[in-house]
Amino acid sequence: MAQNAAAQQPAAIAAAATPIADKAQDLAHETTVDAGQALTSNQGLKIADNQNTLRAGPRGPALLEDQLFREKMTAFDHERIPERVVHARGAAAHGVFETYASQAAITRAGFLGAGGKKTPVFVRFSTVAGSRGSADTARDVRGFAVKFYTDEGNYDLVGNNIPVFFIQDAIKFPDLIHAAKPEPDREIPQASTAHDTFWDFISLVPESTHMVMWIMSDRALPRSYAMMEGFGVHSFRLTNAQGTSRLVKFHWKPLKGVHGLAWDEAQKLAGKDPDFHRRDLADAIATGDFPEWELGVQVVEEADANRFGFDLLDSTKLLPEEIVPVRPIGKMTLNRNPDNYFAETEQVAFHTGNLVPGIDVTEDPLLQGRMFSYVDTQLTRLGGPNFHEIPINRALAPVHNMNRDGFHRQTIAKGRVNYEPSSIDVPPIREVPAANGGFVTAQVPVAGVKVRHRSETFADHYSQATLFWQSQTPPEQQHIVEALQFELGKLTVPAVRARMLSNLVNVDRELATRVAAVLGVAVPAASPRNGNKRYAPSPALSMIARANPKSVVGRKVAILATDGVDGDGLQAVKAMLVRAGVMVKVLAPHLGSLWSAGGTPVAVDELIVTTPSLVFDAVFVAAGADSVAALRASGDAIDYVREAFRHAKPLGALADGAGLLAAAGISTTGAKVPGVSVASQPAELSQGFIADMTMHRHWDRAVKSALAA
Ligand code: HDE
Repeated sequence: MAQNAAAQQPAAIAAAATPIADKAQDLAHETTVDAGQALTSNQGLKIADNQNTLRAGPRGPALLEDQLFREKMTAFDHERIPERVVHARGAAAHGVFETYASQAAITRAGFLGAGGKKTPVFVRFSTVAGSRGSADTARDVRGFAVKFYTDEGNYDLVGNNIPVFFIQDAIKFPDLIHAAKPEPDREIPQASTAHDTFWDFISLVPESTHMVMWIMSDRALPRSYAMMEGFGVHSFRLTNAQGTSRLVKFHWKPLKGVHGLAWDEAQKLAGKDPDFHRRDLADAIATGDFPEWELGVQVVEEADANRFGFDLLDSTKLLPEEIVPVRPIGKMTLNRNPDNYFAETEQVAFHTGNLVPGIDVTEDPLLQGRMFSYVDTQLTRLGGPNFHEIPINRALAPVHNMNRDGFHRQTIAKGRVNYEPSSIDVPPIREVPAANGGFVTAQVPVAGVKVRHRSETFADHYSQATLFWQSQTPPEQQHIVEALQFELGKLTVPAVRARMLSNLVNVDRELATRVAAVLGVAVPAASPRNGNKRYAPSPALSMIARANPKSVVGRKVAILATDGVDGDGLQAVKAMLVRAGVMVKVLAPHLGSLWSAGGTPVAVDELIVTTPSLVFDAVFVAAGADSVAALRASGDAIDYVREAFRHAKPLGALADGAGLLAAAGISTTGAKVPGVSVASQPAELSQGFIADMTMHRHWDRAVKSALAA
């Protein structure tokens, strides 16, 4: 018998050693389609009555023996698992990563080893502070976690949409999160940093100042997940086949450019469409407008870790792209929506320790703490040590080891040998030397005395906050000022507000003065700065300076109209927009169809009152005397265009459609208002409305106009 088993082993190992290339194919084994099937119990028993519990007579009490009721109710009672302690609210998608050209010179990671090599990915975006049911558009950092199902095992790049972090040492993470989450006495406020405990902590932790500048900017209000950058934040290590290791910073650059919402808009969206970002992601993928990012690297020699005037192990610092350029090495495309939110998006488990040969961690004290926390929290959240077997977490590479048993074990490991070394199974399960693809830790020297002490190279807390502020365009600076006025204006403890101004004045006196202007607080003197490094402004840090004014593909436009519309004109406008890749909806005061001045009725997609301008990128008013007159008399229609104007969105009209804009107080004659255009014929749209849309938002428009919503 033993000999027989031994003879069969090599073939079995050979078969198992072939990785499955496709995660969709892997998951397909786990999916079930219930439609049209017989209703059964968990044991496969066909159920005759799913309407009535078993009871003693039609009006009698329920019977404990009703195993079908008990099974159903027990399953329901246990449907929820603990939400993530941070990053609880998220949305995810499947996709593929394609490497541009071999990166073998810098890393032996197989998935980066050849041009054209494709690797399946699963990506989860998230907010950090809010709970699972909170709104997508809260002012917050966004998580940007990518799981690469590589041939050499799963590699997780668990990043954020902001390249720096609040704290330098993981031991402060629980304090930071306690301070940011709702206050513990009344659990208020939900998904908001505008409260005393958050700013109390921040004001006492100056190393957080740089990150605070980012979360007060429009980076914290992305227009779409597809329009955010992503960052690995820490320095990681790449090691090539020769064993040479270098430091690397990872960047995701969205091909749709980087765009944000207006703060007023984000707050209103939280009520009108709290699912704004997850809907946008799912809709874009469903319609074939696939979100895409380039993965870029900044690679630095190990010896240069301190060459740039800050420490590359300090996650409150970034490496300006103007100093070390970001080199694109591949492209990620998200092309498939998950089939089941819970099974995939909720159960996915990322971990900074999911590494592949050629990619490794550094001594960054923030990253070191993360190496512990992820699996630790997942043990509770996913109910035991076997969550790597949950389909979404399962590697496509073969998995063979001596880990056994535990709650919810799925794999049935055959044989007597669950240890190593062993001589009973021939050939035995074996280690793999580095030369054959085994993982070895980067060989970097470390030495030191055990201390609880922060390196002096981490001491400069303000220079890069100043760099960020000085790299912003005037409208972006204005948004930061308004965000700080809003957040600090909400505080009830005056000392916290005053302490924050002491921090801000160390960043930039003009910033502090502008924030203080509405807070009724004197601007204090700056304190002596540690480090005092001066950077040249970095245009790469500005969303506007780096906007991508080329394409309008995937943008959403509302066309306002009602009965009496110029139907031919509207159809021509719609056709032009659709040709440009825009998603168009006709909105009217009633559903059904509109009678048209030209004869052909126009179908209505949505009601003006149910689908606010907030969910569109731009608004257009159709022509037609009766339609325009009715819209001019409608408060809903006037508010609609005013709100879009306030949020700096492009506004357009065909011919007499301009009358609605005028009724809303928006000038369409005389000097051109940025982003407002009237076409006398549909053909003029490409030079007017569509050209205005490439800018996405016209922040240079006076935001605080007489039209403030
Ligand atoms: Fe996380 N973080 N984190 N984090 N993090 C988690 O893991 C943690 C940090 C990030 O979509 C948790 O499974 C510590 C930085 C993302 O499932 C937890 C520290 C960055 C996600 C955890 C940090 C991140 C998490 C909660 C300080 C950007 C969501 C649930 C040392 C580079 C992943 C979970 C998803 C989630 C710990 C700081 C990114 C508790 C201790 C910096 C994108 O383990």
